[in-house]
Formats: sequence, C-alpha cells, structure tokens
Amino acid sequence: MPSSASPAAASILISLLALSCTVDDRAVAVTPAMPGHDASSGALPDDRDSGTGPAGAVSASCGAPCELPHASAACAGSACVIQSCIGPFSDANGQPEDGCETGDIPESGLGLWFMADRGVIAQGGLVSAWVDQSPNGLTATQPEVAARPGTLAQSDGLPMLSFDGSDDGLALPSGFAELDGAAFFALVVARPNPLCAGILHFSNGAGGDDIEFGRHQGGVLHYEVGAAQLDGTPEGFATDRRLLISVVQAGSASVAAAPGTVELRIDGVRDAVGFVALPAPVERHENYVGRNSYVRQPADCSVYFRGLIGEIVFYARGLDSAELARVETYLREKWQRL
Ligand SMILES: [Ca+2]
Ligand SMILES: [Ca+2]
Repeated sequence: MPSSASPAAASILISLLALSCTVDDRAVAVTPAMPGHDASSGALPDDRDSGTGPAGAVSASCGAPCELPHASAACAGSACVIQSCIGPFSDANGQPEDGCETGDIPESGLGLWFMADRGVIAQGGLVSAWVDQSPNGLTATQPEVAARPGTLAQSDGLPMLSFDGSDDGLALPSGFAELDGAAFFALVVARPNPLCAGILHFSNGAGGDDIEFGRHQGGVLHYEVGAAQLDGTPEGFATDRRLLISVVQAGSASVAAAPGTVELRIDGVRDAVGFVALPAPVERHENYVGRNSYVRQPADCSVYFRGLIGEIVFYARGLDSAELARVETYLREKWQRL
C-alpha cells in the first residue's frame, strides 16, 4: 500500500468525524433503552428518595426504573446515572445514556479492534474504510467500489459488515512483524462456502510469512503460520448463525502451555488444541480483513470470506485464561442478542 501522508491524514480526520457522528447517533439511538414503562412500574424509586432531594421529585423525574446497558444505575437528580459498570465494560464516553458502552478488555498487546458499530466509513452502504479502535488506530481500506463490503442492520440493532465471498475485502497497512503468540476473536455469521477463506490474514503474498485466521474446507476454524496449521472440528464453524470464534496461541512467556500451543474455540468452548510454530519476526506487507492471499490455490481456496463480521479483536501475543475469558465475555454479552 502506498503510504502518502496527506490521504492518511484526511482518512483519519474523516474517521474522527464519522466516529463522533457514530457516537452521537448511538447516544440518540440508545436513549430509548429507558422505555417509558407504565405506571405499574413506577413504584421502585420511592425508597431511593431519602437523602437525594425532596420526596417524589426524583422518582417523578426518572419516571421508571433506571436501566442502563451493562451498568448498575440509579436515579439521581433528574436522570439515571451509572453507579458502576457490570462485567467487561466501561463508561469511556462519560455519557450515561448509553450506559457502559465500551468493552473493557486487556490493553497490552492489543493490535486490532474492529467493530461494526464504530469506525465504519461507508458511502452508499459500502464500506471504504474500517477504523481500528485499538490504540494503534490503523485503518483497513478498500478503494475499489465493487470490492467493498456492505453494512447490514441486524434485528438487535447492531450492524454487521457483509462480505460477498467474491471479491470483498479490506487491506491493512504493512506491519505485524512482532507476534509473540497471538490471540484472535471474531463475531461472525458464515455463509456456506466449501473452500478456504480468510477472515484476518497477514503475509507477504506468494512469498509467504503468512499468518491466517480463517474458515477452511469442511467448515473448520483454521489457524496457520507458514507451513504449520491447525484445523478445528469439521463443520464446527457452522453456517448461518452468530458465532464467537477464538484462536489463542501461547507465546514465549507462557507458563500454562508450551509456547506455540494453539487453542481453537467456538462460542467459548474448546474446539481443538494443537501446536503451530510461532510466527517469525518479519514485516508483512499483504494484510487483509475478510480475505487471505492464497490466490494461487483456486482449487482449495476461495480467498474471500462469505458472511457477516460484527467484530474482530486481535492481540500480537497469547492471552492467559483470565484474559481470554474477559474478551470472550465482552463479545458474548455484546453480541448475544440474536
Ligand atoms: Ca456511556
Ligand atoms: Ca463485491
């Protein structure tokens, strides 16, 4: 990818603008999460009135039990406020209306964090850029209109990105040289595809150095580093339903498992365990979301993922079991609603 400075700067600016709009939209959209319950539900705030002001004023202003997403909430003054966040979520934007809206996941080694409800730059319903919400702030881009994934609203209100399996995919900047193990999580809905396809892929093209998280022949979850690979249970990576898929490879500092040990998980349950050599420290220049670079294997690989992607979290290191649970809990709680 060319890396001229001004388009990148413009892209970041556009991203920030879009991000602020997204946050605003979300705040507006989520506010009705405090539905105006009927009078029968209005009894709750009474015992909270003592000490917070004139009796009756508080309950009248809140009007209904305070319920905020991922939060313990209470009526104070004229509004519901967050008392504390529940589970792996935080109130990063300081706005009580959307509750604890941000996933609270480990920061160390967080390399990519794509979510379909934030950082999506779309024109005409097609995604030209997807801004990574990790501290790296990378942007995955697609200049060709026909190869842009779409956005698809889901019945629970969250959008997902839709990849057509033909040519849709997004390119990431060069990098991804230093991986001490890896951890990959994705919230996806796969559509039927008998061939291999990538979801997140780092490589130097035909030259190799490839690291792939994907769905391969036989409906398996697949992790690959160069010639070493691990497949999950046949048809374990099922189609047409929301799945949380996880791949965690122990790094050199791991004490719980030998470095290189890989666990594949589907919906929080172990699907397979094996050994894959740790990635070599090589800068990688062909890096993708929604596809891989195996274009020379047309009999085996369709290259392009067919289905929906709601979120991707990637660490350039292995995670311990507590960290793994924290990320999976966040993703499952956010995306469980279908
Ligand atoms: Ca908030
Ligand atoms: Ca297309």
